[in-house]
Amino acid sequence: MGQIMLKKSGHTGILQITRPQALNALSREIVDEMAWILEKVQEDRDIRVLVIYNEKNFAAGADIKGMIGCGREEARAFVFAPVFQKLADLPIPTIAAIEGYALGGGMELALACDIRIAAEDAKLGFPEINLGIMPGAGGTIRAPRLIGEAKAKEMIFTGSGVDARTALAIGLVNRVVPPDVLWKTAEEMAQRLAQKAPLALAAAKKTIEAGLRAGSVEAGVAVETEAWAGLFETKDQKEGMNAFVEKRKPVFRGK
Ligand code: DAK
Repeated sequence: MGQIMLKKSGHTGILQITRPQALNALSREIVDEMAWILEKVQEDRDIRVLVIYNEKNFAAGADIKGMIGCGREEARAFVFAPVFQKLADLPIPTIAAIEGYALGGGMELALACDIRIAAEDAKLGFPEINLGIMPGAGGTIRAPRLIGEAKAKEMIFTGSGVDARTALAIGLVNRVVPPDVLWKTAEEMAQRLAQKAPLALAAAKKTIEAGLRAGSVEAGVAVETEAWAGLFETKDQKEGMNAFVEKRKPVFRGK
């Protein structure tokens, strides 16, 4: 039976890993299938937000048992990084709803999402150093961007995880909620985002990424100006502004 699945609820896609006996550790099969599912998500214009939610534990890392015997080339063949990049590049908002452990490759999976909501019992970290390796699926790049170089180095060098409150304080997660309302909080956020103009969301996401990579503020702002102006060619821009003038709620169609 598959250990990863995609469900749909309204305009929300829900990606779920179901390998509880291994704390949802990410096997090659799971990540290979994730690549395929992400392609489906990208093609499905009806999905406006993606939530990754794995019950009890987000993911306790890549599958250690499947990696032990790897040499350099076999390790490289664990195609985590391109799949997580595919997730990061989706033109829709993505939310990681984190319960329990989000470690190693699991932490990197959460980092490839746009928003992270953690349950109070979540434990997040990069224990790779304790296995004689280091993060290899975007962790050394995305963590410093998010929480700064010093905190990222501390987490990656020590391998010590942080609890949800600390994760919130250092900016690793957006919100912390009691475990029993984690799903509801993520679902509400997804529903809220699903009502926004999809093309404007996609443009904002792309522009933020471009800005983070731009060599200067000016270069980033130039990209922003183009993306911003381009939105005036969309029906949703007319709808949003007309709705404001007519004092009604806009209905965005992604056109
Ligand atoms: N892999 C495989 N199995 C795992 C696992 C993992 N990462 N984490 C847990 N499990 C399994 C355990 O082996 C155990 O299975 P059985 O022994 O019962 O068969 C079951 O899940 C329950 O775990 P525990 O008995 O250990 O549960 P505890 O509550 O006592 O401890 C724990 C929970 C999360 C503290 C502990 O399980 C733990 O330390 N797990 C390992 C965490 C870890 O080191 N994660 C990082 C893995 S390295 C790549 C890019 C990136 C990566 C790889 C490649 N390329 C681009 C090539 C990423 C690497 C990693 O993530």
